[in-house]
Amino acid sequence: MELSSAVILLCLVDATLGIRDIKPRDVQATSQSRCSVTSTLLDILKNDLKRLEDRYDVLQDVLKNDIKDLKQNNKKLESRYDDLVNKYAKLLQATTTLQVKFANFTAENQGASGRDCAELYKNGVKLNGVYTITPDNSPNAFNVYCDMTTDGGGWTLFQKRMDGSVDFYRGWQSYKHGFGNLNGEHWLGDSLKLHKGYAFTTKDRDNDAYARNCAQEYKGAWWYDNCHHSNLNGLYHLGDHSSYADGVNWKTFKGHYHSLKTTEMKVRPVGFKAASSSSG
Ligand SMILES: [Ca+2]
Repeated sequence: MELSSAVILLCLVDATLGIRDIKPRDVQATSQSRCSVTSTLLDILKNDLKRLEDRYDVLQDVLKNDIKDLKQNNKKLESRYDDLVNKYAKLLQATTTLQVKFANFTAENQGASGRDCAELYKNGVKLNGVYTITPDNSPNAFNVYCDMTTDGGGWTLFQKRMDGSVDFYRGWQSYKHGFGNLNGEHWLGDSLKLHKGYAFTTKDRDNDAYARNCAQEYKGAWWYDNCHHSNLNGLYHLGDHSSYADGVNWKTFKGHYHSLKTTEMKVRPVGFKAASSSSG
């Protein structure tokens, strides 16, 4: 409606301007023809505008849809990314497990047996894990956890505390044969002779120099003397405790009222590091 009003107004102005130069009888005809040209032009412009408006509407719809699609795709990508991160973590874990299995398999197939973890290490076993060893004085092969990374590796673990999941307040036979899980908390059987000088005492076998039984007194099993400066098989108090010296204690490190969270006891031959580094 506004456009047609504009056309009428233009025609009137055109007619008025034409009056001076043109004789009266020609006025109407001339202004009519000029007006019809102008209105044709305006019709074309109007059509163009309409087409542009339509095109604009279409583009706007396309754009709206595109934005919607992008938002949806973004969500999909985010969830796909999370999936991939989870899968990667699982893959990493599986790879580690596989590496350990492979190491064991290779060690077994190469006949890379050993008397201990140090010998296995020298025979090419470089990954932490549970391996089978056959010590010189042992009639049977048995499994041990080998630490192949700490300070040059080659360590045979015989004690580990880490989460309090295993009861260490046990009798002689338990300590003689070993207990726990080799991949977690455990005591390796027949490690009782490892400490030179002191005999091992359990709650049911008193070999200490104390009037009573140190194992019973301090709820552990150890190479007690009169009784102890360390009690790594004591109760898993995890941190400070009020009871005296019955936790996983190491006197010169944290005292007799603090129970350690993690302990590992391990052995390897004297001179192992120097020997393994000189042989490459
Ligand atoms: Ca005693």
